[in-house]
Amino acid sequence: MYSKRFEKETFKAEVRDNVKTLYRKTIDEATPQQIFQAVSYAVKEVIIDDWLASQKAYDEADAKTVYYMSMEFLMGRALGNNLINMTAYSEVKEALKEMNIDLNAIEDEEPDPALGNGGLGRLAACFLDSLSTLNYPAYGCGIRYRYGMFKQKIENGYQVEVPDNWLKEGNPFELRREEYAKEVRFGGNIRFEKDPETGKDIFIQENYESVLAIPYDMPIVGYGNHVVNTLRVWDAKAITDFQLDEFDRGNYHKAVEQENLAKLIVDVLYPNDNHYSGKELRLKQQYFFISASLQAMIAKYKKKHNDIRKLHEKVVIQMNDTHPTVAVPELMRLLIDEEGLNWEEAWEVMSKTCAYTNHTIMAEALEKWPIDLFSRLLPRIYQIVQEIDRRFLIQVREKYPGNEEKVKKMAILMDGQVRMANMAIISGFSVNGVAKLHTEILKNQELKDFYEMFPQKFNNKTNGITQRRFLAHGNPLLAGWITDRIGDGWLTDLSKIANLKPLVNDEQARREFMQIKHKNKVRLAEYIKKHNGIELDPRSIFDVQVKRLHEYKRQFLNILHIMYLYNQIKEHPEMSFYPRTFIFGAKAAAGYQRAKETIKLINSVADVVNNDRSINGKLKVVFIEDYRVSNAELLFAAADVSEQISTASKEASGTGNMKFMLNGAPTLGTMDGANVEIVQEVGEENAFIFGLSSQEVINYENQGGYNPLDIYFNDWELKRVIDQLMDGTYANGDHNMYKNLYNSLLNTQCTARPDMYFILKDFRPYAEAHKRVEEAYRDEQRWSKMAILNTACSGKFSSDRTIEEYVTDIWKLKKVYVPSGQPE
Ligand code: CGF
Repeated sequence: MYSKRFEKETFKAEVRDNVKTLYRKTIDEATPQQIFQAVSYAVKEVIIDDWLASQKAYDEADAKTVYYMSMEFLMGRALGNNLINMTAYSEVKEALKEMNIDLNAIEDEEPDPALGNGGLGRLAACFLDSLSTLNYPAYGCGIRYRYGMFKQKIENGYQVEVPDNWLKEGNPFELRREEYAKEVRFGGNIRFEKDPETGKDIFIQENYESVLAIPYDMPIVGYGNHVVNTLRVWDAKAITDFQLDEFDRGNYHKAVEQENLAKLIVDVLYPNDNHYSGKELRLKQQYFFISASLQAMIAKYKKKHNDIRKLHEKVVIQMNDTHPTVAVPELMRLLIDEEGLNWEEAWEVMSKTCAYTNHTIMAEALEKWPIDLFSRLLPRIYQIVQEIDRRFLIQVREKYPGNEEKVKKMAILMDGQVRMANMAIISGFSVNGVAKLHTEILKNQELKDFYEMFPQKFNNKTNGITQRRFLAHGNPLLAGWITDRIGDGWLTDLSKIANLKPLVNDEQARREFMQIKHKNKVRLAEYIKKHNGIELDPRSIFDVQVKRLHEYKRQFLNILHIMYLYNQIKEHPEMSFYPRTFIFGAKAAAGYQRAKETIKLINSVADVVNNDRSINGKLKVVFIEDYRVSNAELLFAAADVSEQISTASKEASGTGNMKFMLNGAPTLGTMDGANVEIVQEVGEENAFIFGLSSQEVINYENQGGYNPLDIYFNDWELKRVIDQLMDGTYANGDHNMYKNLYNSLLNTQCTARPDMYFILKDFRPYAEAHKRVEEAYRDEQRWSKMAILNTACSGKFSSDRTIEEYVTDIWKLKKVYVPSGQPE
């Protein structure tokens, strides 16, 4: 037993007590939300003891700690996950059942903390889960956005964004820690002086605005090991209380400004994935949480150590994409201006502390800040960046004399911009990509010059996912079955899941596996009936594409193919066709027009197809509203086919692909990102691969693209589909509704390059791959073997494996074992 507190009677009493003290109610009077709060507080009680014990063990071990800096942590709901990791899920479920409370319903009361956009934020959450489970001391550092990722409503087929007020009812798992507040300063000017005593340069920031950063700590519970790490997210508060004497002194304006800044800075997550918005507020957010986190990190270090020159022996900072890379100059500032180191000493410490992960090659995602904005907002930081750049360019010119092209490409400050990726690569000790192919593209293409100069810094860390959330919690039927068959070792060592492999030849096992899949499809069908009012046949093939909406991910290709299938079925009603259900889930950034048009198109096609009785339900299309971590768990468990169809070379890794695989869904995809490694693990015969290779795409791009009209005029079935975008078939006769989408494919006038994402080029190979899916699915024996093999070969894709690689190659942490914090 994890803790005596989870013994049924003790736990029930605790929940009753909590309802009483929190709400002055009895259990029967309490609302489901109140019961959720009461249960969560009871669970938190146990967590707190282990949290204290973990901190004590870390202190005693004086262990090196990783600070994972990220603008996004897409945590998903905490209650169920905490119970899984405390190995108390079934005990608590039973205890609550005895009180006539359904744990699943209570879990549904928890808002999804959606402090992230997609893969990058979810990766950060999986990493925290693995760090705790593997006994490594870690902090996640981020922002406590008051509004997370918007909630998506679909109205008349269009996406409508609704603010996500996730803190409305309060978050039972967080702790506000006012005593660790830090001041963060913006703007003003820098005055330079010489210290009369030491002769050292001193830089004084004047006329600045500042805010107080207040940390909120959330527990990150390891699986079955009593380790609790901390996700520290920062809230902002005005420093000057809005007082009259400020007004009297003529500072009224400033007081209001500081008040506003504090309100604004943590107000909302920018809803862009793979695309940066060059907004001043975004840079403020970045500096805000980085400065606060680094100040806290140094203060903690100094409690036990007095030589700041050895900081890197006890901490390491991982910068999750370019968003937190202002950590480089901020750490330099703190070391020089606050701790009194000289430049060389500070550089030595900083460059041994900071490491950078690149998540994308999409040019529009690499952050560049206009110098005037950057220097105005962060004047001292800008001076430091100038100095880093100046010193670096001396090195470049030494290595490549007379080669000003190199200087232009590699400089941090160029063309009026601060290039954050360049700064991170130059300054840190490690640069990693997130899948083998991605890292190779970085080394040979995107970051070639840097790779030539610093080959030792580059390494690959293929992404991973936590099997605790995406199998143990999301798919309890399959999880239970796997444990019955091979024991529960897979929960903390996913390589053990390979022990399922022999079962592909066991007919009984295959039948059971497919029965579980069927039950999960029924569960999803119920969800869809409830939310979309659409009736699904769980015997049809559930073909699922869920991820952010982005052109390179090619949801457009998927829906065009559905339009094509629909034409086929209408034209050849006698044709043999295995019933298919196509399921989409995707949020589009609010200002991303083509992405929003694609959502509308999917919904319009769904409307037409689902309501056409003449096709006898052979084809169904569903758009899941508000795709998020909680409904994702249902979708992965129920999918037959995993659509991973990005234009090759564009998806750095993908992590949804791994979640589908883990749950037994073969990949229908391109050789992109981690798909390549998935295919390596499971074998090409157990996936459906199609389309241009990354090298072919890159070659086309280097020659300025290709001419899609050649395909359009030579493939009348495809032409008909594309023309249907303009003839009103899916737009109630409106000929303009999908004009942007149409133009993106064909019109040289309207787009930089027509069909930038090679949709026409890959269309036929995609349709062929779908044929192969259908054929394979008809053969039950073959399909069940493929499905089991996908699960059985997914061992590599645990975030536990990824974290061990980060630890060995980059972070160099040691495990710390934590005794139970529970009083006996
Ligand atoms: O990071 C992504 C995701 N969209 O958030 N990128 N960013 N930025 C990549 O596009 C994915 O391919 C990747 O899996 C993810 C996490 O590394």
